Amino acid sequence: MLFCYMKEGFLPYTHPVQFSSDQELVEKSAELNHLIQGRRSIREFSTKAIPQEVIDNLIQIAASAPSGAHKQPWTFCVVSSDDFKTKIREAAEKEEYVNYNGRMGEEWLKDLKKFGTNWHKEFLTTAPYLVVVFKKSYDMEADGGKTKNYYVNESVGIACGFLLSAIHQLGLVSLTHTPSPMNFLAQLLERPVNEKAFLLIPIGYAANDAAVPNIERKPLREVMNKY
Ligand code: IYR
Repeated sequence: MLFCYMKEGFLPYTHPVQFSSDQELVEKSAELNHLIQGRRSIREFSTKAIPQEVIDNLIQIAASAPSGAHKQPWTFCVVSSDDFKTKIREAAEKEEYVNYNGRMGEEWLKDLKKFGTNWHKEFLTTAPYLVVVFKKSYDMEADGGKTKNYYVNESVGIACGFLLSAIHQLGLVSLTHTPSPMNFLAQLLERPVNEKAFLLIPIGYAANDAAVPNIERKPLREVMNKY
């Protein structure tokens, strides 16, 4: 009889993806790299609708990310109502107006020049969905007590990465928008005190005439060091 020792509270793991050779693995990695290299941040969205079920699946993908002590310190607020989108746009543009007219400073504005950004945030009302990602620096128990979360920025950042990658692989586009300061989002969406806005991600299809800045990614030799 085969005796298999397993630590209590553990389950056996089998990876759902298995390739039959290194050659297949190399091919698949090249294909995936090619697909992901086509991702771009988009600021011009189509108003074309996306089924809610797609968004549900995307949020489940994001929420499958690893997190410190598996605390899952995030909340994803999905905004599709015109009323909320308009309110968010108005509040974001108010902050961004101040940013672009003094708060950001000369060097920052110069760095942003090639992206053609300004305080107008039309995508906040054209994109069919806005996902507002909140980080929870701590959790609140039903009795009002607080419990700790760990590596919250890392965890929520990884969850957002999962989300952006999945959005792209479904033929949809997104933008990692950080209207700053972002406190207005927790206020408008009436979030509890332990939640702070982390990122605002419009999701949709790219507009037919969408354009992206002519920029390139650093080559592998600049971003990878082998030891
Ligand atoms: N939050 C502003 C400014 C901005 C800042 C950075 I750094 C960017 O990469 C892009 C924009 C805005 O959204 O316009």
